[in-house]
Amino acid sequence: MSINIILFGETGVGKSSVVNLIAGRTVAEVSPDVEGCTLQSKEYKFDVGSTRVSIWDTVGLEEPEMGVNGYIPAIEKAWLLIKRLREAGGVDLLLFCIRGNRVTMTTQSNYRLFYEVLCGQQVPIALVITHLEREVDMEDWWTRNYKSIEKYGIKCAGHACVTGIPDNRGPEGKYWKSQRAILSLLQQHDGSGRYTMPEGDWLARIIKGLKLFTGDKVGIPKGKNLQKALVKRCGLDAEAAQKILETMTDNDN
Ligand SMILES: Nc1nc2c(ncn2[C@@H]2O[C@H](COP(=O)(O)OP(=O)(O)OP(=O)(O)O)[C@@H](O)[C@H]2O)c(=O)[nH]1
Ligand SMILES: [Mg+2]
Repeated sequence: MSINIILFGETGVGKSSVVNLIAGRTVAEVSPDVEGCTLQSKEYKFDVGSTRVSIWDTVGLEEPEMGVNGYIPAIEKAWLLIKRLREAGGVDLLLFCIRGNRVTMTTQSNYRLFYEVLCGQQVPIALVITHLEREVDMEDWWTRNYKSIEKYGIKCAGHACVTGIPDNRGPEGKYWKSQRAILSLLQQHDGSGRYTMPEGDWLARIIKGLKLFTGDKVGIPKGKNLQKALVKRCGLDAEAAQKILETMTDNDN
């Protein structure tokens, strides 16, 4: 069996620590401060029991809106990600990593970017809430906060309340409980509904969808300029780039 996961969230929320929780050992480097660009991803592959796990650890939006300068780099990163996802056969599960403080507009934007734009609402999404080692019972966070999550229109198929900080307390400790909580999310998915689509169509949808976060600002490349950027930055040939633009316009009708 195998499971393909996109793990996403803002920089520093604890994504790498969550990868290590799932793996049960250090496979991802935990970083105090690394700059990331929206949709930049790093792939991890390892086995958990008899399941082959592939995780794309992916940077989300840092703010509810995206600046003009972030638009083309995000398209470039999206292109790399979807090519890899297609090689792997598609996506089974989205894991949305947030820090256990307030749910914000950025949380909502990231939900929309990954659940709606990247995966067309076709992939189940589960929330992983980190930084909960101070809770007496980590699940209490959920009881207190699930209403504000619903208020932002975030629907999820499951959740895990965790800490990414090892405590060496074995099964009694919160780290072990965190591990169990996440692995049980993974076990609910059997790899039968893997989501994928032709890469050109997929990219076209993402390019359009990213506009939700830039608004119609001056400076967002369109038409010929966008085509040029796709050739230069994503390495597409001119025809493929043109086709993507056409797909985007077709969908407008
Ligand atoms: N207190 C606490 N610290 C955590 C937790 N998870 C991660 N950290 C710390 O937060 C920092 C960032 O953790 P990472 O796992 O590297 O976060 P990330 O989302 O992968 O960060 P980037 O890769 O930079 O986007 C590190 O110093 C971690 O040790 C947690 O649950 N509780
Ligand atoms: Mg990381």
